[in-house]
Amino acid sequence: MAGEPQADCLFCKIVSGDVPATVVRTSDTTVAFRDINPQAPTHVLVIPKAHYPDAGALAAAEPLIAADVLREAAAVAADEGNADTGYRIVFNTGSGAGQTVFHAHAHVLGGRGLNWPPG
Ligand code: DGP
Repeated sequence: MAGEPQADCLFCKIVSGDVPATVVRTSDTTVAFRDINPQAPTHVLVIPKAHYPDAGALAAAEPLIAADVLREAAAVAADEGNADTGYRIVFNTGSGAGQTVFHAHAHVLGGRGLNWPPG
């Protein structure tokens, strides 16, 4: 069923606690934890607890939870001291765009200058 945990999903296992992660924030619908391979001083992933393969699928099925992900991403940036200096929220979508974990997630990047366009 849509949104249900998937046995083979790494981020569902982080939600359940079966895989450890450095969690920095939680809400009723989301978990935020530090990326294992940080690309900036702040590199936190915000995920919905429900399983959807990417951000577009999440927004189509659960728009309120998609908004929760964005709100929590902004809160992480504020917690990390990035609200005034600037930060980036990224949703890699599809393997051609670098998505490697097919459970929707926002990357929150900050704490250094960020170039545009991204690579
Ligand atoms: P993406 O490439 O957009 O699908 O991002 C997936 C991110 O997940 C990538 O930046 C590395 C991170 N990641 C992969 N495995 C783990 C893990 O076991 N723990 C944590 N904390 N992050 C992980």
